Amino acid sequence: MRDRIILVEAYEILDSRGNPTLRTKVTLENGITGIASVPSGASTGQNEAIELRDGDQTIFGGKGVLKAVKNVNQEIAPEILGMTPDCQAEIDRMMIELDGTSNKSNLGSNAILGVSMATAVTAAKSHNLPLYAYLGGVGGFRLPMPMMNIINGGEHADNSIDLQEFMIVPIGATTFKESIRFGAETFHALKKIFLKKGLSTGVGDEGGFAPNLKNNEEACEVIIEAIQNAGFIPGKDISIALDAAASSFFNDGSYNFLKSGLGEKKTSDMLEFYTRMVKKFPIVSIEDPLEENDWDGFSEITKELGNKVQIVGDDLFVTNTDFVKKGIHKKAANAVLIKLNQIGTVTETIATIQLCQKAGWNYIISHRSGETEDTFIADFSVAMAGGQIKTGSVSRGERIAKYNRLLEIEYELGKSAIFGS
Ligand code: 2PG
Ligand code: MG
Repeated sequence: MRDRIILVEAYEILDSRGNPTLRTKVTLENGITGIASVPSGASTGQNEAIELRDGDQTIFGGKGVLKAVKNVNQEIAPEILGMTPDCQAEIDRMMIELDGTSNKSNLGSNAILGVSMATAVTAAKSHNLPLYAYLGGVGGFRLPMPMMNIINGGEHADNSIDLQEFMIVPIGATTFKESIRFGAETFHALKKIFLKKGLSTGVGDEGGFAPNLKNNEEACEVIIEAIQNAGFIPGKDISIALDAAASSFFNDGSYNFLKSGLGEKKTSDMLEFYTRMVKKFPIVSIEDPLEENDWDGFSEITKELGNKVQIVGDDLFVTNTDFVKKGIHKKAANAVLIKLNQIGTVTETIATIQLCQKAGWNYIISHRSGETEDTFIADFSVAMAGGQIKTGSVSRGERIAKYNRLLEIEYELGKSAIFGS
């Protein structure tokens, strides 16, 4: 049996914010290798699996990941050697048991996820299949509708915008390739508007512009102008999606629009704010509109707006089946943001997606604000066939890497490719 794992190793690399993260490599006896790099969030949910950081302030400001690297090399590797990479569920379960905690705080979700992803990549290669085909089987041919984050605010940019992400969704595009063109043309039209207004055209963590606009509404207004200037019809060709990441501006029982200076708001003010935004702009999706513990507020907003708009739980669900089950029971949303590193293994992530499928909920495969050039999520989005991906703006290499991989997959699939949800 030449497809046995003979080596599992990790080392420290940098993510797109210049912080350390892990790159993990799995090697088989026949020489085949699979590599994966782990992403990292900024606006993280309280209940996410724990990313292990060294905490030594003299090295990388405490953000080193050498303990996690050591956990891969010395704790996890010996347990996996001799197994075949096809045993994804078994390898993932073994790592969960070895860690022994409910949030992976012992070995670190970054250590575990690196091995989990690299195992899948290696298995695909050993079967001589692209990753999307290995993970998706005969069902892996749906290219996702991209949600492109063209204005960054919140914790992802040093500007005056409270909401974290203003995304465009090219709903009128008929292929993935066309959706990328719609997005890129709008992005360039937006840049021209900012140049004309004398505003900054520097980009934030996810490649979107990060100018000092007056407030959240102005961000939507300029996006509409950019869509039109690029020759598209707002709401028909291109719509808007928001990620408020509301936990990041929730303090002492109220939402504080501190960055724009618009002051404190209660849940009812927030509901009124979103209702107004949805009336005024062609918004199709709102992620984390409220803070992650406000389950009743989420149920209320889903009841009010959920028939017209996708209400997405990110920090609320942290890709964890326990929280998604609670959300389904409470009708707290109608979609889940899927981030592999929130839960920490490929197998658990797929379980969360299967739960969404069973409930008839949408799911969106997502990057993190700290990314690498790794393209795992591009293949994963096709394999999981949910028809939606969120992976940043059409700028910055670590975001473009995912879009380019999806363009490659669409090209490779040819006539069998289908697009969107
Ligand atoms: C989010 C993500 C990705 P972060 O909130 O959805 O856009 O941000 O990785 O910082 O949590
Ligand atoms: Mg989010």
